[in-house]
Amino acid sequence: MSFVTRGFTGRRRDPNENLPPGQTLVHDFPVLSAGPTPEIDTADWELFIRSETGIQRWTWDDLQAMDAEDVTADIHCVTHWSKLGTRWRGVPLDALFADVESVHDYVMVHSYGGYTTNVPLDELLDGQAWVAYEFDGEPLEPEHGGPARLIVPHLYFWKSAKWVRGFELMPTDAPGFWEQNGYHLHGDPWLEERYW
Ligand SMILES: Nc1nc2c(c(=O)[nH]1)N[C@H]1C(S)=C(S)[C@@H](COP(=O)(O)O)O[C@H]1N2
Ligand SMILES: [Mo]
Repeated sequence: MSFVTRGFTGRRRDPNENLPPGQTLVHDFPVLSAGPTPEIDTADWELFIRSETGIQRWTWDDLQAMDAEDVTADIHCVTHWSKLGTRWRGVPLDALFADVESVHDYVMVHSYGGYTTNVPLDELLDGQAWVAYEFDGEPLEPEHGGPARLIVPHLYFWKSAKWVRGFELMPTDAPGFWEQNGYHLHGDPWLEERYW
């Protein structure tokens, strides 16, 4: 005969045990924006990659015509919330950077609305970053970065620029918006690279 008291079935799993240090699990999806949500018509939308050798541009239709991937990832905000198993669909940066010629190692990400953030190029490639346009099987909501945002889940979520507009190759690292305001240049949540 088995007897199990509801709520006591052995050792309780700590809901925070698989989270980076200092993070707390959330189940909602907080919105964190430094300014107003820009209104972007996909008819006018454009994505660019600029390097010392030139500029490449994609329209919304160009992006939709590229092979997309479904991505499930944990996300970690520097303000201490983490959300596990978020589901996205988008184009891997490997495909966008495939024909880009550059000797530079650093990237400034630019957003509609003026937000910027810096990421080393090698952390955007090899299946580590996507330009995402769906969340949970639905078109990405404007407040969460729609029509398209960058996602770089292995870094703190401020690196995942909403309303992404383009990527600029840089010879040396330089701080973006939050990085100029004290956030870490790199931002690895497992190393707690929050501020500098
Ligand atoms: N363009 C832009 N991207 C941004 C931000 C922003 O203010 N503007 N905030 C960043 C921060 S601090 C976080 S935590 C995430 C929040 O994304 P969410 O609002 O979809 O949760 O977006 C990041 N990308
Ligand atoms: Mo954040």
